[in-house]
Amino acid sequence: MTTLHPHRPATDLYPTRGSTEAVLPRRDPVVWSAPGTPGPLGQAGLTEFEHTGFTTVDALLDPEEVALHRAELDRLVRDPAVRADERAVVEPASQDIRSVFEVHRISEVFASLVRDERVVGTARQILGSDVYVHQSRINVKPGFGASGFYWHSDFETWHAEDGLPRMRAVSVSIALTDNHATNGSLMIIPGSHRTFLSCAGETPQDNYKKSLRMQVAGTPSNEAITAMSAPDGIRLITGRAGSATWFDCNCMHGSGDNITPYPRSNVFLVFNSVENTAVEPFAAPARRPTFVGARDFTPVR
Ligand code: 6CS
Ligand code: FE
Repeated sequence: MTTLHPHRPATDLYPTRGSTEAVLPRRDPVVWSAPGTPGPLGQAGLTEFEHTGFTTVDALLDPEEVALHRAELDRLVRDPAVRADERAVVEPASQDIRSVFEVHRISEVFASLVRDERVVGTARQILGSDVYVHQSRINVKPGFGASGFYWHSDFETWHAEDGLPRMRAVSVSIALTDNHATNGSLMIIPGSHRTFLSCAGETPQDNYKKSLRMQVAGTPSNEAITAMSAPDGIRLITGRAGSATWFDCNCMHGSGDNITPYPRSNVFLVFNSVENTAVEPFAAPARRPTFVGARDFTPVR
């Protein structure tokens, strides 16, 4: 008699972190709202998002708004209380701040960005429901050596370690500095969102303490990346400060190191549908802290 976990659905649609890697079908829509549902993204943007897994907006923020959010990022990064907080992740080599999590709760500037109709309206349009913030972070990625993020699907982590049952979450990366081809910009494999790569290898205890610096559990094999990128290659997402990239939670993505003098700073917001709230982790010994995987499901208003 198997005892079902009280807070976990009986079926795990996306089993992962077992003994072997496997390609599984996606069992969820990409765009959850009905065709033609109005919202900040035009039909072309929604179609591109559906097909490739991502779409970019050239100037989500105007130069004044970029300056405001960039100043707020600089203020947070300079604040010793933030550096001392568990929400701050530092670069292994330089001890510079790499990321600060839960910025939508510790900064009114980023809290109001979350509520901005251009942002939350797009999330609702894609997810077809009210939404809450599953995770937010600023990535500083300073120059001269900031390290990148190896290939991964965010959903694979959010399913395994945070207990998100279905692929009904969307991320937006808003550039606060120019994202060049040279300074460690986001790379996404077009179409990779349409299959789920079940990864091999169990989740270690307190994995987030390492994975937010260098992810190991939940990363794909070289063969899987080679196969996934064979049909349509790899897209490097560049854009001026103020541009934004909306990408499906299951896109295979990563970014390289930044050894240039130009920081690649962005704010990264993750919206999850209120119909897809986190349950218990599907493949981890314990929940992650709420600053990484939210447990407050209050819809963004
Ligand atoms: O573990 C996470 O939730 C974070 N890690 C990465 C590399 N991307 C998604 C997310 O911010
Ligand atoms: Fe990621």
